[in-house]
Amino acid sequence: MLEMNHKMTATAKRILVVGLGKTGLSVVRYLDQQDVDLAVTDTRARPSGLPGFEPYVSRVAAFLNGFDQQAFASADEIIVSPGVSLAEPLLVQARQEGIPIYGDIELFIRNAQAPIIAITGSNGKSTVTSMLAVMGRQAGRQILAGGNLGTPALELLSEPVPDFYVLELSSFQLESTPSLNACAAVVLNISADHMDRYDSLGDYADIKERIYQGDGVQVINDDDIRVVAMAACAQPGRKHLHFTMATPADKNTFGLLNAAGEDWLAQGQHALMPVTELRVRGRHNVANALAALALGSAAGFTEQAMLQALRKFPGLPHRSQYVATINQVDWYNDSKGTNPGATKAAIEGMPGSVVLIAGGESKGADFSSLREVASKKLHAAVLIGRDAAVLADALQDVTQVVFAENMEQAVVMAAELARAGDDVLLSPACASFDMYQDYQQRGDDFVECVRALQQEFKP
Ligand code: UMA
Ligand code: ADP
Repeated sequence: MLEMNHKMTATAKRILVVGLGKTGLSVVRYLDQQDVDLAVTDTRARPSGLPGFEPYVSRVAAFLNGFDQQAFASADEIIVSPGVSLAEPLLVQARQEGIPIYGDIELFIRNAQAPIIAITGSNGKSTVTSMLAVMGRQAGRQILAGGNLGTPALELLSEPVPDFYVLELSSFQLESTPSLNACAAVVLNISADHMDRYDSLGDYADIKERIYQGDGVQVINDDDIRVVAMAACAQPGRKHLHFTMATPADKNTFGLLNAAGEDWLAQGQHALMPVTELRVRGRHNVANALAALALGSAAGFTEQAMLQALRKFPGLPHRSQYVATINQVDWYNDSKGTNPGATKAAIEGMPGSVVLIAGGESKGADFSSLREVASKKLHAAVLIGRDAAVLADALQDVTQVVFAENMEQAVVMAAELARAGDDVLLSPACASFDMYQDYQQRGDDFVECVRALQQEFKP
């Protein structure tokens, strides 16, 4: 254990921050000015928050390169980062001893002065969070968005109080947020993810359901049986709004209407705009737009502003993002496709037949759900990363499978396999941590390799 510094006074409340990534650093920054004795611990020798921790070194004890047992034993409260499992033995012991354990989102909620709109789900969280933020701003409201999206929630408290906070919340964050009472909340969908942290899909869904705590508007995906079941458990009188890719039953439901052979986004029988006017592509993004409309309507944003926002929202980087066309083959970066459900949606959203680049850290995923879409749409799969063989087991009898050592090789192999009119899609269905710092770095590497290939083919 490396103790960088240790200064604790006898009287102040002793708070131990577990994890010194983005979250841990945001907690340290937030609590530094308050009358508490702070310490931080991380299993990593050089956690990602370490460079930003520099200004606090003289005031906050830091135990790195392993959790410090003594720091846990002497804490009055523990604030845990989402990347650390609550099943960590020192946390289990602390809980048994009655020490309160909670996360950064709980601390945020206790101090936030504006209503919170909360978004979770296995896939589409960041897209819906960002769409909704654009809608709210278009409607003239002050919006601050963050959470799992990337900006830790506590950092939003250093900005002037907005009209709404829009928070993307992961299952990890929901595990440690007992007081959430969002004015509107959604579970976008449930498909398997993080199966290395949960015993079953049911346990994972139970954690996601916590986003509906309290008495705010529940936004329900009528096409997802697990989400529908969550609504059935709500107290009588709770306000619901719904979204579906089918025809909406009534004005509390956002869905699709067919008019003159064209699909329109609709609220009940009221047609809103043709789906083709959305800038984002793929059916999953239509569902995301409908979810954002339902949330925005719960928040009172005007219809006109929301539709204007949808017409201009370009999508986020690393989500089915067009990169280049080389020799009549379109290349797309979906590095944020980090589980089988996301990759399935990304493949379905591609216009042409697909050469897929996938693989990485599987997080215990079962890839059999990719077989059907692979047999219909994949021309070949180029597999990379630690769990490439696990993916190959699921795919090799439905499509051609080859292995690559790294991204550069994968891009060259995909270019060789692709025929004119095909799309090459990086959508790994896996986390990136075996090869990269995060999904952004993986996507950036892919884009760089594609650009290099493009240079080779320049006339
Ligand atoms: N870790 C250790 N030892 C520790 C603490 C962490 O090895 O003592 C590891 C974790 O297992 C994890 C990594 O370090 O692999 C980062 O964990 P962290 O808790 O320090 O993460 P932060 O840097 O604080 O980032 C977190 C979210 N990351 C996770 O939940 C893993 C970020 O979401 C989020 O943007 C950020 O807080 C701000 O809220 C990223 C993510 O991958 C995008 N989220 C998962 C997902 O979307 O699937 C849940
Ligand atoms: P999250 O924040 O939940 O990871 P994102 O909006 O960042 O979701 O999208 C990540 C990936 O998930 C996308 O690149 C796409 O492959 C897939 N995806 C996005 N929205 C959906 C959806 N509604 N249903 C299924 N897959 C989706």
